Amino acid sequence: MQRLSQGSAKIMSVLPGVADPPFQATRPARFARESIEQTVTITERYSAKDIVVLEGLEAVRRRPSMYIGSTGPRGLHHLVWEVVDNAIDEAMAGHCTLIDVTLQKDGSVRVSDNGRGIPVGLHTQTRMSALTTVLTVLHAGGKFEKGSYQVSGGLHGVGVSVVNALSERLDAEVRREGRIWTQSFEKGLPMGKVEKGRKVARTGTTITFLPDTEIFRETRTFSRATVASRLRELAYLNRNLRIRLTDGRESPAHTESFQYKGGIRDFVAHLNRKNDVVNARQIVVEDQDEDAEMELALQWTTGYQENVLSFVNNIRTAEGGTHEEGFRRALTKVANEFGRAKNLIKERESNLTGEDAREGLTAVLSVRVKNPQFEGQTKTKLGNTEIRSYVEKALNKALPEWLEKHSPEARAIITKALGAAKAREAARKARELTRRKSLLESTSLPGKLVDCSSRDPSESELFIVEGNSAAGPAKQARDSRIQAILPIRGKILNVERARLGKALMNKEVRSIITAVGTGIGEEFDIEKCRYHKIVLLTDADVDGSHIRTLLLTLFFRNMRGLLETGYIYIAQPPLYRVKRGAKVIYLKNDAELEALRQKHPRINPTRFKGLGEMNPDELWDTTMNPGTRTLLKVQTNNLAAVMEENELFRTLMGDDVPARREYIRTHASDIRFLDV
Ligand code: 0RA
Repeated sequence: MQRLSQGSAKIMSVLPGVADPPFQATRPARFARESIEQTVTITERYSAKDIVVLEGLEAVRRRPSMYIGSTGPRGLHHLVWEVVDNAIDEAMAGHCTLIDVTLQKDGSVRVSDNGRGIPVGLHTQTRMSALTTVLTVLHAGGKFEKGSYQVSGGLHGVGVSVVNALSERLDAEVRREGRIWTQSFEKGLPMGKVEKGRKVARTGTTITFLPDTEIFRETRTFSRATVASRLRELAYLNRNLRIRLTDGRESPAHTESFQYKGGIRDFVAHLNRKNDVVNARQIVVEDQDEDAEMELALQWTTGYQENVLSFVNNIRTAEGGTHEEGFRRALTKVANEFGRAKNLIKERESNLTGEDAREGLTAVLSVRVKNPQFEGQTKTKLGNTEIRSYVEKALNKALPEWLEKHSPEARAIITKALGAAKAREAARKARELTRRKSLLESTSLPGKLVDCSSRDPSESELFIVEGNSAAGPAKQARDSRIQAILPIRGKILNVERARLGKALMNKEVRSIITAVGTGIGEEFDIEKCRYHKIVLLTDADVDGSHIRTLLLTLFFRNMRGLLETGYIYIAQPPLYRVKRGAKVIYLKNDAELEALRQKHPRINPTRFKGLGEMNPDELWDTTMNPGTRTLLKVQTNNLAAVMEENELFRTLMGDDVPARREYIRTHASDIRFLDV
């Protein structure tokens, strides 16, 4: 896709008339009064209508979560996204080909790009250098210059000044007009003027920032996996752009480079790399009109899961929105019209549903929109109604053309959808059968459930326990007022590999769904959840880890709201018991055992082969007692990580059995990856 002019409209709009020729605003200035007084003097008067809310850096430090969501790990990483987004803007405007991100030993992050460089000339309104202005004056979004795709989704697009305000120290280095220009800041305040340095040939910007410990009290440690995942995603979304990540905290430093000639086509190929595919040649559509652009890549796998990733201005729209609606409408319509025209769908057969057409589909939809309206709980749902018809129209034209030209693939895709339709019909019949037996109705709880007496979900806990031998002690140990036990036996059905209808036929799956109470899929209702803590209690071995993954896959695929709301937990039962005189010590894993051995070489540990070997008191003290246990919360609310998890689940659950085995073997006791 051609990258339309983007510029840094959001910044330009608050920096009118700076004495730097290419740097001009097309709209009147909008300033608020309360910028940081030490550095900003507003010299002109502005009419009320021109004023947008520009808060001072102090405001950012007082309420950081308003700008970056939280001061936990997500907020911390947000600082990186913010600076990188600015460099991406330069790339989208066609001025930048390389972005270099380094996680440094001292805890700082360095983001370097070869864009035009932040302007350094005098800014007439603020009477400061434009560089100082960009880094100290807060802008609050709003309507800016036309003709640009500003990144203003959710929490993105709050500005580099926010990063500056929340950094103990920030160093800016700009290459522009043949010179290096530098300026340093502490907690957002300039430590001196912009310094003019030696001569250089190229242009670009380097921002190095050290997050402030006063703000980020929980952690200042960046996760390389999280950063890598987002940078990889950005590289896929911005074809040919080269993004390098260096982890300088390791020696020798670890470097990864992301650059994709095929853009989202490569993205889809990557997502499907472990799957058998229906159409070897992907459907790729590109379109642009005056106010929007879109790119779409489609490839069906022989599996059953739908995996549609959508983006607006490089931001993942996890909650979907109008662009996805336009895509789905067009796909369903075109599949039916093509199928009928080629007599693949017979006259007596009913139409394919959207779900039929999307079974096994992996898709990446990327749109660029000038004034994106983000809605929804997490502000990741596109609201612009004009985009629905734009995408739908473009695809109603492009998809039939592609199908006509690629007949073998087209037939395979429609045949796949017809298979889904048949399975859907069979599943409906099966469901009706089970309904009659009222197995899924919330009024009849599963017989195996040992419920708690409390009816208040906010205090109630459900322990899903693997195997009957473990269920015994758990039932005896529990606090029967608030703790319910649901024993499940052996391996539950792998829902990634089975269609939903078949999964529902599985007794274990059904009893979990009924006990939880929310229903599944489109009927899912978090309000009906009977327990606000659902704790997976499985053995600390390979089988236990496999069952836990199967359960998480079930939740991830069919009851994702449980993960999003944070109701799912993993219990941490011990693996060893060590007696030292009268004292008993429990150890969670081999690492803890090793550590103890270092200190006391002569210990004689007992290894628990399963939960069933623990007596009720032990189980209560180590694993169930809310006062002493440790639970691991499982959530999917990290956008970048959701994508990683999708892949992870595919590795674990997809068709590639050896890869799955290998993964389980090497990660059996390592579940940190789920804790994002
Ligand atoms: C304001 C105006 C222009 C570019 C930028 C800011 C800019 C900001 C950042 C932040 C990181 N890298 C960056 N690169 C550029 C437009 C400059 C022009 O018109 O020449």
